[in-house]
Amino acid sequence: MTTPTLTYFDIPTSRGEECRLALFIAGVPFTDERLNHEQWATRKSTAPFGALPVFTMEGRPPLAQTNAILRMLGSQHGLLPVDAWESARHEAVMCSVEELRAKLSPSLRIKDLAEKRLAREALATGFLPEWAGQVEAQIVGPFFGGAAISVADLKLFVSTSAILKGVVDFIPQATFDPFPKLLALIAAVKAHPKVVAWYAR
Ligand SMILES: N[C@@H](CCC(=O)N[C@@H](CS)C(=O)NCC(=O)O)C(=O)O
Repeated sequence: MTTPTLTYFDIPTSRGEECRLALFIAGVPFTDERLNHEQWATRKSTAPFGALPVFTMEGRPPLAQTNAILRMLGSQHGLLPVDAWESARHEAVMCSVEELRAKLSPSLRIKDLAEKRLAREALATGFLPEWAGQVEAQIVGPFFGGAAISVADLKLFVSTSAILKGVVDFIPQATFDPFPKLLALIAAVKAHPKVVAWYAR
């Protein structure tokens, strides 16, 4: 059996990184294929939904959609609870992260700075604290489902990282400060030995 391949862009944030982290924590050797935009242009039409990440395993057609990849890796490698209901609860928070991205992404494309500021400030005082409060209420602690790290934790960690680093213009670094369980979850992911090892490579 040849090594599986995770194809994405060379970006340490966003969806591909969630899958790379899951594979690394699971101890699955994989080809970490990182495309530049020219390479992607020639491959886009072959991706199942015309987007990345795509996970490729010998003997199977390519698998797309981040949450589907994470769900498969999570259930195969102990990064999701075995109990179906608890597993679905984890998947629900992963879906909510995609909703978060859907709210944030349009502001990336706004060219006018004043307009961008307005859109981002509205998110910082409206959607973002509302979303974080909803997530906070569902965290068992330290991880989403309790003592064991899961793909849902990886997704929460990656998706909040830019805001927590203070690198998203007009969204304050302190946006998630009122949510101690969310911050503790992110700190626990960051301190996980495999996550430390991934970023030390
Ligand atoms: N729903 C998809 C969204 C995938 C997606 O939008 N991927 C972006 C990168 S994060 C992409 O491939 N952009 C390039 C393109 O659409 O051509 C998922 O969760 O995987």
